[in-house]
Amino acid sequence: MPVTSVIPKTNNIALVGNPNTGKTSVFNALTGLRQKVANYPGVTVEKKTGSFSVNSTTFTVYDLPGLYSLIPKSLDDKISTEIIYNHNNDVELSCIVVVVDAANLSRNLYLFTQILDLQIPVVMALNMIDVADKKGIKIDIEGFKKEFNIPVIPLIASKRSGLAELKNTISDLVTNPDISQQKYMPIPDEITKCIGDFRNFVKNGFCESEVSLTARSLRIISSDHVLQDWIDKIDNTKIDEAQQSLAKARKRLLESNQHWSMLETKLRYQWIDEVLKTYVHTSKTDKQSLSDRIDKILTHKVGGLFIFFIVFAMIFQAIFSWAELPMALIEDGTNWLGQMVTQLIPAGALQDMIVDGAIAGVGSILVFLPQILFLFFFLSILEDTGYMARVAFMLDRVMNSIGLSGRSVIPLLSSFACAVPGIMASRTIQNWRDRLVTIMISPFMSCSARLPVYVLLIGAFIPQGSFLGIVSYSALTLLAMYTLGIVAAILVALVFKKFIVRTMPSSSFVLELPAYHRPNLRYTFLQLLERVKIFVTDAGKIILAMSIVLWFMASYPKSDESDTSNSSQKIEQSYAGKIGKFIEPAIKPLGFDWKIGVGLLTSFAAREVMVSTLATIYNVEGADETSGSLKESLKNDRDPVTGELLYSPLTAISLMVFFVLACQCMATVAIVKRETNSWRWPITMIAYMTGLAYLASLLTFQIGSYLGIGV
Ligand SMILES: Nc1nc2c(ncn2[C@@H]2O[C@H](COP(=O)(O)OP(=O)(O)OP(=O)(O)O)[C@@H](O)[C@H]2O)c(=O)[nH]1
Ligand SMILES: [Mg+2]
Repeated sequence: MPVTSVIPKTNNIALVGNPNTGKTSVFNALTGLRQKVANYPGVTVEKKTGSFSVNSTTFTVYDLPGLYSLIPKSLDDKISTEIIYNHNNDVELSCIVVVVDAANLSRNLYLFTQILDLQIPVVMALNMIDVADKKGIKIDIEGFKKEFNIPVIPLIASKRSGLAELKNTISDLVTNPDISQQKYMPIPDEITKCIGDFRNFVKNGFCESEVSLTARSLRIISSDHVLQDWIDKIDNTKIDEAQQSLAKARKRLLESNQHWSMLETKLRYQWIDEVLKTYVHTSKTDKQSLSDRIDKILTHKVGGLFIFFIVFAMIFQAIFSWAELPMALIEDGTNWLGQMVTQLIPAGALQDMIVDGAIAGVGSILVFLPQILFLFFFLSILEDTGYMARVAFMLDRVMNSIGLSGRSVIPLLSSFACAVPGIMASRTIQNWRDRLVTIMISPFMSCSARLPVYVLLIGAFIPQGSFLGIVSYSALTLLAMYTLGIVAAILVALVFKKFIVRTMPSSSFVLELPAYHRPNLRYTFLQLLERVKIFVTDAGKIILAMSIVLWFMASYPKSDESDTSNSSQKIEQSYAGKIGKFIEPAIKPLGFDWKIGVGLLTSFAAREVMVSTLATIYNVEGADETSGSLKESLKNDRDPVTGELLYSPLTAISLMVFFVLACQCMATVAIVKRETNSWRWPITMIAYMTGLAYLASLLTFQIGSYLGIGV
């Protein structure tokens, strides 16, 4: 056995670069992990760690949110700069891999040259070489190496090409770090002289090289915004002196005919322009104009919105029609399992608990897995092709009219999958109030956990058939529920903006439209697999536990054997029945009975638990009948006294409306607490969403009953 080498704690590598340049793709390829990759800026908003080994040396890799410059503007930018500067004294970087988009060199090299000034070993990962090729951009890689005196590795991260070389290069550089030859931005002597004294103030509290000190001093001098940030951090007693010194430096610069404002930017672009002129040649192609023409249509004021609507309607249609077969298979599978267990385990409480509690509860949720996967599949395709970025761009105007910017679009669209990552994505919003409003309305976007509830109720109560023979009534109802969520979000945003959070005008939204990509199906499927894992383990934990607890509460206390009452009256005597009956008066005006009441209570843990709750109740109740599917049980459930059908399509609509609007998700509440750093906002959220849900359901049911619709 070879002696395992001692792993130094310092082998930390950071992946840094502009947004959407492929950092996470590189990270996944290096570490074998599966962090989210998508074709729009601002996908990664947290630092993520992983590791890889070369010759039994292990390297820790940090994937960071993208940023345009070392001047942080939003929360996700700050996370990156904190690591780069080691502000928290926790991660000392041995090497920075700057991931550069070869098809957008000018903008990408800006951050790259800032990183060079830090005097940390740097590798340039020249990614998206395939895209650059298609655009006719030829890069002299040897020339780059010589110009900057650092390793430059051409990459196609999405195809994992160039990865081995990147690994070896990182390993070599970290084992043998020599930055004495590494280039940095040339600052003319006369400017350095003008800055001179001020550097002493900047130096306070930091230990860094002369070069990076000069560069950072220049950055502070060049921008009042950076200056303010810096002043906020320095010792109070030094502020006056520092400001005088700064004023002197600026005055000296003016005297030598250098305007200080934007001076850093000017110097950098001078250098970058020269480098590009020498080493990069672009042959003209008309490829660009095709995607321009597509963009004209997809982001058209009216046409674009229409296409957006059609795309989503088609997705819902597909969710219903394509999922039928796999759903039927899963349903058969759970039924079969239930029968097997019934044969294997002798009749009694244990058998009941496993069959009516665990299998019925978990099975009722698993059935919806295909639909959820289709939803994720389509969202991921839309994200990966670059269409989502177009949607954000197109909706900018719409968002402005409700006082938000296009920046809120991606967080809101992500919330269609799940509000938790959606709320995290709001970190890219610079203006705190905009961010807060976005967080507060994200849970209105119908997430995948609502899908089982919608699909169950639509399946049981919405008539078959289609509108004009194109879109089924089922898909239309689903679309209506999603639309209701969006409308509610808009109204609430307006109210928040008007009355609660008075706001400054939001900063203008500049989004670069990423190049269209063919979606990377390999990643899509890997991400779906991850989804399945999460879903199944969640079902395994929360839903299994809840189902067993509910089975117990619905089965006990057992009524007398000699009791002649039927099983549905027995269940009303159970703990669950008593709780349901207790809250029934409050929800009766919404059209709900005690069974739905119990489901509403449990669904505050997680929405889909509603479905497993109903499944368990019906299984306990119908234990001695041949139990049909949950859908059938709901449809055919009759009042034990009057013998009338218990639920109508109107009940179903009212219940769906409640689920669109109510805040029934612990995970969302927890993430809002974390992202806003106080209990005030999550509590506000629970209160106003639940209130709104109650009110809307009440109106739906009462007006519907009055007009005689769906009763
Ligand atoms: N054609 C091509 N596409 C790539 C390449 N590398 C990454 N991509 C695609 O580029 C998009 C962005 O990739 P990500 O890895 O999410 O980029 P990122 O830098 O982590 O983005 P942020 O987290 O938003 O800063 C995805 O659609 C990738 O599939 C490449 O070398 N060639
Ligand atoms: Mg990323």
